[in-house]
Amino acid sequence: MTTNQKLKSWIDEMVALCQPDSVHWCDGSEEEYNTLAQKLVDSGTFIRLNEGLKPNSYYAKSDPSDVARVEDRTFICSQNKADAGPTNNWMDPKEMKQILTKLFAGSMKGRTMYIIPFSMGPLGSNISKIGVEITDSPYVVCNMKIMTRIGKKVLEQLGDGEFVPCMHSVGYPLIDNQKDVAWPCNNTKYIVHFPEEKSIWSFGSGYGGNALLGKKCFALRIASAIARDQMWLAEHMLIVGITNPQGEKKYIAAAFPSACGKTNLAMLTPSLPGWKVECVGDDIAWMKFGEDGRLYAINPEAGFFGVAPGTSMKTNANAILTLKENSIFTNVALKDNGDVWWEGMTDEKPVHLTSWLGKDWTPDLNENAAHPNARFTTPAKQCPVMDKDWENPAGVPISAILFGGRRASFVPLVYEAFDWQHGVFLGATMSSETTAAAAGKVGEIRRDPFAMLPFCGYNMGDYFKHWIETGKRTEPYKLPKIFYANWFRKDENGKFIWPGYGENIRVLKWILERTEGNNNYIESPIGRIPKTAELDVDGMNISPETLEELFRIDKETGLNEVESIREHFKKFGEKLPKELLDEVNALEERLRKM
Ligand code: TSX
Ligand code: MN
Repeated sequence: MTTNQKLKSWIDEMVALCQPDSVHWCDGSEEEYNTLAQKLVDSGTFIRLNEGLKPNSYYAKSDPSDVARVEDRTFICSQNKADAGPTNNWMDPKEMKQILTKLFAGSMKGRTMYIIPFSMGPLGSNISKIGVEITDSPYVVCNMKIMTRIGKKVLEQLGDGEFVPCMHSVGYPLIDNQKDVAWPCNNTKYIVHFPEEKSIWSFGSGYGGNALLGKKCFALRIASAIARDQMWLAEHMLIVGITNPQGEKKYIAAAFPSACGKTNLAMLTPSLPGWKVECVGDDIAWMKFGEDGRLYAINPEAGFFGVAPGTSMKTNANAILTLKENSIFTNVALKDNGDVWWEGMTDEKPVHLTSWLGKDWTPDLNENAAHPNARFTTPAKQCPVMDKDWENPAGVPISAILFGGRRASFVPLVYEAFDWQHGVFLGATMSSETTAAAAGKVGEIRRDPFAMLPFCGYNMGDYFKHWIETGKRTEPYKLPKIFYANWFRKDENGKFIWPGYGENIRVLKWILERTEGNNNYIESPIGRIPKTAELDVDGMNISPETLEELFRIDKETGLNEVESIREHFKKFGEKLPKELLDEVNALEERLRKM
């Protein structure tokens, strides 16, 4: 299988611990995928969808208790608690290893252990990294096959090199010929990261971010810690290429909290004639400076694991076209014709469905047919607007970084940071209002710095520092400009005043013009905003009053915002970089002078 000594001895150790019936090394072939998918159909985990409507695609319903990431069960186990920081759960690594060893002992009895060598990023790119996931879930293998590059070719690339060990079990051993269930999982769940050892252990969940360990666990939590040590960036960002009518192309990377439509932006159909938006990635960006001093980004993933509800031909036609075949749908609703459906897919609801809970559903029930966090797993290469360089091992050069959030008031449609340090301040203070899709009160403002709050694998104060330090790199380094956008501003009647979606190209156009150094801005207390007439609203039905409202900055609200930011910053104590305190003070001063 492999000559990699570290890999061999780790597998031996894990086989002895978990006691599976058999061990299967994944080769990553289509035949293997089909065999595992059939096995999942036989065990009731998968339902094969209508071959004429959704070729080679499957439907899975999870256990109702296993539908999302479990943040309260997610741990960063560094030697020192301070290195996990105030925003992560922490436990002593030795203590945690004891707990995990007990849980994993015999956890794979009656099951097959799958060994999945996977590459995050194009094989052979010097930005890419290799992991090996051990799992007892064939559902995980099928999803990993779509989301990453897996199998024989990865083992060959690995050779005797370094890999991140990713240990996963659903925690449902089959003892004494016990019958299996369609979605095995365990009420006890642990999603554990050892950033110093660079390893991951996940127990008890079969779902998405808890179980597909290459994504949030490796590509964000572990990679962010590696990136800090090696002076690069592992970020929760989409990457898009934007081409203007003159054929000039630039790339931007963008971070948004959940429920802001990141995947929609990553596959945008622009409303402006002659403009083109192409997708490199919708979730994660690994960025390193190249020899020319520019920042280059790769998408470490090979697929999209997207939220299905709300995705339609109107909101994201390219996503709908991507998942027409070879896809997995989890916790959506099943149509009587063997196709899938979810809330927001069509204006008209089907007359009858089988809900994600497996129950008969009719529109009059007034309940969701699909779970709000229902997902599609689909190959990126099927997306009609994939960028020609999306798998370029060198990455794509980033000209601008965009942050954003969902705010009904105060935050303008778009503004530019005065400089890198101010841009880091914008990232560190990112905020969004909660929607019905999330737990808790609707409309509450939450801070989600860099959209990394649940994904930073070390102390977030040190993470801010890392971003500040990145900006201190001088010649030959060329830093991207930093921007902040808010598509969600509302009027006094609670109506959205910006149409969003394809019209967002107008904002992206202004951003790209700024990267050329155009004098198309005016200074406001919070940053540079478009000069009136410099935001292209040609052919749009938008009044001058609305345009003014989109960029109106209210002094009193701003001063309240300053207080809210000071409150937010207190959490980081001594670890808060002084530069960010300088920024909040400067912001207050600018607002007071208004
Ligand atoms: O994804 C969104 N984007 C970004 C698109 C590239 N959404 C959906 C968010 C939930 C995931 C948006 N919703 C956007 C947006 O720009 N804007 C809005 C708010 C909005 C909703 C409906 C309308 C307008 C704005 N409808 C009409 O104007 C008719
Ligand atoms: Mn994400």
